[in-house]
Amino acid sequence: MRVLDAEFTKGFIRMADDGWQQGWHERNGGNLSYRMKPEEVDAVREDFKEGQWQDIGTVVPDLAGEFFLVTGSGKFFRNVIIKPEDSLCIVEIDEKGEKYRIVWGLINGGKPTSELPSHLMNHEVKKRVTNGRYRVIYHAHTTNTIALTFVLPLEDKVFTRQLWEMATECPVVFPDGIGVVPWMVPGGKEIAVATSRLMEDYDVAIWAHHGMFAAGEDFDLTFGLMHTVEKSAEILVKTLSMTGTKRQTITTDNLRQLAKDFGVTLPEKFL
Ligand code: 2HA
Ligand code: ZN
Repeated sequence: MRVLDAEFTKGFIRMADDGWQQGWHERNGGNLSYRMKPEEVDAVREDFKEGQWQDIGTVVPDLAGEFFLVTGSGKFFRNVIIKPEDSLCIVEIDEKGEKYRIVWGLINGGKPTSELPSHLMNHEVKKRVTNGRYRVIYHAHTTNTIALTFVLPLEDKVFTRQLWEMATECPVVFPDGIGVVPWMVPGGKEIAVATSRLMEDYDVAIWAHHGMFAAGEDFDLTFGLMHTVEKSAEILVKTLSMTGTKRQTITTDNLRQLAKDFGVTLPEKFL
């Protein structure tokens, strides 16, 4: 089978285009990666070529031998839907988790996303803590969430509580809460280590003055998570723009009632 005919590729392209249409991917902003299932690799293997091994820039031993569909460095989400073979690639990880090689895509040259270290380190954590269930890591430049990183203290508790309060579905959609990475230089191992530490506990990590990372089981759930957090941030931005103080809100007691009825566990440290 051709890579472009596979369901996972179609789901990936649709998600990239959804993100573009939300306004989260100006120019070459943002990146997306998907850890392929062994049967998906087998189904499209005939479409593979063999690229040169390159350093990842970090070490991900628990991803040895895995294949990822990822966006290309410097590529525009806007173009993914019209020229996926130019915008995306599949990379294979070597048996030590130190190198990758491109086996499909980027037909006009290029490299996988500049945030490959963060994507792979997040995948490594999520593969371990979810027993292999999570397959998608998504980074986007979500306007309202970024705006909040200029006015709220950069603390997990503050962001979690504020974003839980702005829409009743939020504590149910991201019951574990949200982590915050202070401003750091993007693209390297240091920010990858900081982000992947947060992914031990959370499915969402905010990069101050930059954007957001979300992790999930499939394209729908990961996109839906990013969308829910960003919508909640938009409501908070609107509320703060109208008035500095909320007249009423979802209280700690309300959160406890919600958790009970919806069968989710909210960490005590956020209540
Ligand atoms: O340009 O979003 O963080 C891609 C990015 C870097
Ligand atoms: Zn970015």
